[in-house]
Amino acid sequence: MSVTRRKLLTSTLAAGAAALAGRKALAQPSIATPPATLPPPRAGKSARKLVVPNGSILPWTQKNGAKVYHLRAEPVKHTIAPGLDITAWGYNGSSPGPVIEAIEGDRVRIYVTNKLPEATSVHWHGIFVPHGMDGVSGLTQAPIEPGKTFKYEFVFDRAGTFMYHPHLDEMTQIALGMMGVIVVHPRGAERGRVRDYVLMSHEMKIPIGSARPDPMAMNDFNVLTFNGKSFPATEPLVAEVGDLVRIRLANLGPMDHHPIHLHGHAFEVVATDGGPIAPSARVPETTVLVPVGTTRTIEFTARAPGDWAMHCHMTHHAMNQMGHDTANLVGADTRGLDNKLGRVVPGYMTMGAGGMAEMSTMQMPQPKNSISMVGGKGPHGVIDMGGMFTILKIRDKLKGDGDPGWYDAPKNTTANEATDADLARDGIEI
Ligand SMILES: [Cu+2]
Repeated sequence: MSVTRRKLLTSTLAAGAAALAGRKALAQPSIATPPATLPPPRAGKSARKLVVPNGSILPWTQKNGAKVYHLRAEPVKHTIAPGLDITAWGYNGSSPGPVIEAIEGDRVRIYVTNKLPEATSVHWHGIFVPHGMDGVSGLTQAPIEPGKTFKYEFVFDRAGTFMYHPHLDEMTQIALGMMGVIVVHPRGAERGRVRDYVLMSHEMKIPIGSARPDPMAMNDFNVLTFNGKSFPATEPLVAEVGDLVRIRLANLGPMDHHPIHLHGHAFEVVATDGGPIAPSARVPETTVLVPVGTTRTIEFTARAPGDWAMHCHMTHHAMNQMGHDTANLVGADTRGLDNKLGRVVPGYMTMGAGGMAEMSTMQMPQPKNSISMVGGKGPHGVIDMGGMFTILKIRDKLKGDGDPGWYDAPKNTTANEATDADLARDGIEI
């Protein structure tokens, strides 16, 4: 089925390209450079403290009774993790685009300038807007042609976590990274200390050595990200014991739903992009499925100091690209093969017969433009996870909001090798 569809797509695209070639060459857009890791200074002042790890918040100005924002849809140079630089499409120099932050009841005017080589539009996912502001090209508005600027004006009439994305050539534009989160806070201050985080999931297929995500991909995604970064490039989330932690999970990947799992805590899903969930309907969870095209906001009280992993529980989504397209050799006796190949390739050794973990510690030449196979460095050796993986760092007391470093666990509370005395005492035979 999929092969047929792909063939059809390929031939249709080829026909389209031929027709275009007869007309005119595509304009080559300029490519924006990514913003610094820290959010840029904001013209407006936030009523709350929203944190976007590895990301930023879109600045605004207050003009004639409205908050005014300006999105630029454009190609961007983006680094997924050290070693993997890609050419994505995004907004204002980043992919995902900056978070649009506002307060319930705000009237907003959002200007969208198209600096892409094709038309686009912006849909405000989950926001109740007048029909003509809904951003579906051809259905509710004309396309925004390259070089043009459109104006959207509406009121954020309810609080919540929403998203924005193109509604024209979605398959290409979303696959290349065009998406962002919208956070609308309720009016009034919150009680207690709240750590309010945004994490947007995405997946791309980027053939090894290439810099362009493949918009035709329907499976075998090899680059999995939170806020555009794969571990070890994901910035940690931090909190103090007793803080209310809110994490706004959003998924605008092309195909896959992500079961996001948190260690050391149970949380409740308090809202979706459809609205808040009544307290009586909330259940304790340690994993929440975030389907494509939705947001899930979770809340919990930071319970215990430590470095707690948070990741997609699909094993291929919490690793970097090393595991794809390799033969399954687990359990195979490869000594004969090693001997034979060693004669022509000195030092040759087949990998994977004892599992894949060895790949994370091996010193091997890294293919051009790819994430290192060495994983992340941890306090107890290599963390061989990657992709959609980050760390929640909880401490009794934090000095500032930056990364507090690795957790120093109290003596004798870390798993380690059992002693002979342990084994004898508990009657364990090995
Ligand atoms: Cu996943």
